[in-house]
Amino acid sequence: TKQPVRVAVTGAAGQIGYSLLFRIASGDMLGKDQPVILQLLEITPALKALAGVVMELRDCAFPLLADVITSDDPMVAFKDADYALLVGAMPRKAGMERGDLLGANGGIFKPQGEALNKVASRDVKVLVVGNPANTNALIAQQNAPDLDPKQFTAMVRLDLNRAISQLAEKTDAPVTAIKNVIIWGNHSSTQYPDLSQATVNGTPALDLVDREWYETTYIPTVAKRGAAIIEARGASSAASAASAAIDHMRDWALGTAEGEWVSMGIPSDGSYGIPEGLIYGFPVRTHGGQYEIVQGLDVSDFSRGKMDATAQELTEERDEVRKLGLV
Ligand code: NAX
Repeated sequence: TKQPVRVAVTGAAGQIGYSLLFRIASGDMLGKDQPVILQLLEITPALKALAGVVMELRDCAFPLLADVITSDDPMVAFKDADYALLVGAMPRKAGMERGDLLGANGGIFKPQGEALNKVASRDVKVLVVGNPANTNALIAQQNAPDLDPKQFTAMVRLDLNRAISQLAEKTDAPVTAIKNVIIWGNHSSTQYPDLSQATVNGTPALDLVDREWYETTYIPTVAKRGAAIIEARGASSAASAASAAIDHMRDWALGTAEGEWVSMGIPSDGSYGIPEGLIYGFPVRTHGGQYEIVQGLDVSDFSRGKMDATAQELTEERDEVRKLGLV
């Protein structure tokens, strides 16, 4: 049997945590043969609630759950972590400007980046879920100079899963028939859910739907799905966000299927004219724990405009956190 790996999760007592931890412990993320040690980080006032979640985790008697550690200190929670899912963040409150939001999150992601730098496994794979996810990932990355920048990623997988599901519904196809949808850019309303490469049972998706629907209904529906969930449920996406985090980490760790792509927020290497260093959603293939950007795709003028607009927003966020001295 395999040795357990260490999986750190922050914001573990929150909504997403309540779904995520059970999926990790049951083997959905790293495989049904991979034991895990959960290392859970919360702020001090949430440790009591977290203790309750841990009681429930233990009550599941998951065969793969080797141990659970809890702490309010990132130096403890990130110690030797092989995987780190950074979920806890400061939500946007009414009247908050982008600068205030980025500053408040800097207070979380700067020390967490520093702690990962000091104590995590040298091969740690980091996924940032907490919003603004791309720029929070940039802050953590820039404060972890001894780790490879490529070890820091942000989640656009929920957007991708939403994009796949909306297309499946429209074309009356199962989700498994849909391949190579792309989410470019920021996990925000400027994201670009791109169907130009997508197929449905092998047929180009854009041959099956009309252009007007794609541009004026599909793209905004995917980009604003988070708000629609809040409106309907009275709370933000949680189980679907947790499921997307599982998908992101599983594909990164275990590899994508032959000929298939997923989208991950990763540091730009300048591909497709995206400014180097931004944490930007790209189409990737993964193999052996590494990801690589899918190269050589045609970019139409329509795509170019959308890809540049979301890059511009990320550039502004980066400028803002530079001004705040966070990166
Ligand atoms: P909750 O407010 O339910 O939970 C967040 C938890 O984080 C709380 O228990 C809080 O005590 C904890 N926390 C706060 N600061 C912390 C710190 N410094 N260290 C450790 N823990 C800390 O939020 P939830 O619904 O679970 O969402 C978590 C984050 O995911 C939010 O930022 C949210 O905006 C973001 N999302 C990101 C998505 C994505 O696709 N990238 C989609 C879903 C979600 O909206």
